[in-house]
Amino acid sequence: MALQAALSVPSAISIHKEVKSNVSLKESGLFGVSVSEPLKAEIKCPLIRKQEVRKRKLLVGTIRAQTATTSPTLGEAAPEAKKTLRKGNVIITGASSGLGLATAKALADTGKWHIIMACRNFLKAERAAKAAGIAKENYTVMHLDLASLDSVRQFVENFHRLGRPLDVLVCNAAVYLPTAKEPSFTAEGFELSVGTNHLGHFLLSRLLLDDMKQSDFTSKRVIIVGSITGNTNTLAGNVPPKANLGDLRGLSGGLNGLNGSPMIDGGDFDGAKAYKDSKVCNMLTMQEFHRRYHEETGITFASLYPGCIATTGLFREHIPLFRLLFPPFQKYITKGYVSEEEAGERLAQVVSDPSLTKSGVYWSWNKNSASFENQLSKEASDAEKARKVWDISEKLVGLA
Ligand code: LMG
Ligand code: NDP
Ligand code: PMR
Repeated sequence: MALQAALSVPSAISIHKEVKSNVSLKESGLFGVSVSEPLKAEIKCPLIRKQEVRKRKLLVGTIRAQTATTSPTLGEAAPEAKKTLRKGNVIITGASSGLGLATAKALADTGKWHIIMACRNFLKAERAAKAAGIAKENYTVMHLDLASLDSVRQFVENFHRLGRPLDVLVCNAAVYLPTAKEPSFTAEGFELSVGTNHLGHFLLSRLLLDDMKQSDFTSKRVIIVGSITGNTNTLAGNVPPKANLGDLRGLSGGLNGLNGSPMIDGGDFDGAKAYKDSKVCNMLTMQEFHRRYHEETGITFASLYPGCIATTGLFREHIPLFRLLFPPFQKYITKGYVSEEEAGERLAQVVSDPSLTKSGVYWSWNKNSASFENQLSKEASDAEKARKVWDISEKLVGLA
């Protein structure tokens, strides 16, 4: 009965205390199936690469022509008119599926946004945009593999060549490897979940900050997708393994498992924990951005938990039984379930709603889909830890 009562706590509402649990089911064989790594094969396919390059050239040409007709160039109109006339330009990472795609669709449908879909699989993204019915003039697909810092730098260069201002950046892409027995690594040798979800986005947002500063848009924002599962002040955040960055010794050691550990806290590899740790880093990073840059730049820095979108590709590495039971479990038992479409509307709100300009906050939604400013866990709001994560990450990605 007590468990049932606990399970029906609305997903987005925090239990405002740290719940202690000594139960660890990490050794449970239920999800212990090892899987191959389809992502790497996708990235390396030379045919796709060639087509990507060709399509990119085509698209860049098309979009440039369109820019001339749909949006006034900087310095063309009077400052006030300019602000209201042109479309907003938003980069969304991982817009080829799930939440990112649904957000791209929601924004494109307003007719007020041009979406740069920053994706590792160019063809998949093109097909997804078409299948979702996103009008051609409202998006540009650009290649970005967050698991390679070279690719991140290349993406930023390519973005500059487009000649578009940058108004909003949405860091949405992520990988989740809950069944992996051994760690896999990014091109630079960082554990893949933290390397992709945190370090890739850290470098991307740092490199694009100057572009955002230069934009004349009315409300400039950097948004990162956090999660309830990284917040240990919630029931969901207490399902083992729990997020915990410890004293950051693994992160300091470079997360490569050679001269230390692939985990941020220096412990043994655990894919589910690495994901949750990466989400804590995401939420800490936005707060640190806020402290360092909000006043000076006026940019809004925020994170969010859009609800449990139990049907997305995020769970592709989980065992089939989990993928079968997880959506009904979330729909009927925890009631934390949200459809991809609804979640996309929520993130689109954080991108463009004039009432959601507050910086340094973590947004969630209640049952009626009304947004509210939620409280992060003790660790995910620890300013000292945020600063340390920032400083170490800077070194790892070559910015310091
Ligand atoms: C770790 O396991 C893995 O080790 C790791 O590799 C990674 O996958 C990680 O976060 C991802 O998970 C953690 C997880 C695995 O452990 C726990 O969640 C701890 C709690 C387990 C408690 C089991 C006792 C269940 C008691 C049942 C009470 C039911 C009350 C509801 C009443 C319903 C009435 C209809 O372990 C699990 O997730 C095991 C899940 C066990 C089933 C949960 C019971 C729900 C019953 C309803 C069925 C509907 C669908 C269930 C779907 C479960 C998917 C999460
Ligand atoms: P999906 O798997 O559907 O989307 C993730 C996206 O990230 C995909 O487009 C994927 O590309 C992309 N991606 C993965 N690795 C890379 C990489 N190396 N470079 C570039 N892009 C990459 O999952 P969701 O839509 O669920 O996840 C979106 C965000 O929402 C994530 O940040 C996740 O943590 C967060 N979130 C999700 C929740 C949920 O319940 N689903 C709950 C809370 C937060 P590709 O299509 O090529 O695989
Ligand atoms: Mg969780 C209020 C309850 C709630 C919510 C909102 C979520 C969200 N989960 C809740 C409860 C529970 N989950 C309970 C009681 C259990 C034990 C049966 C449970 C289990 C569970 C597993 C095994 N849940 C999971 C997993 C995953 O593998 C997912 C995960 O941790 O990904 C990191 C997950 C999730 N639960 C959520 C959400 C939003 C997720 C996944 C997505 C994410 O955080 O990005």
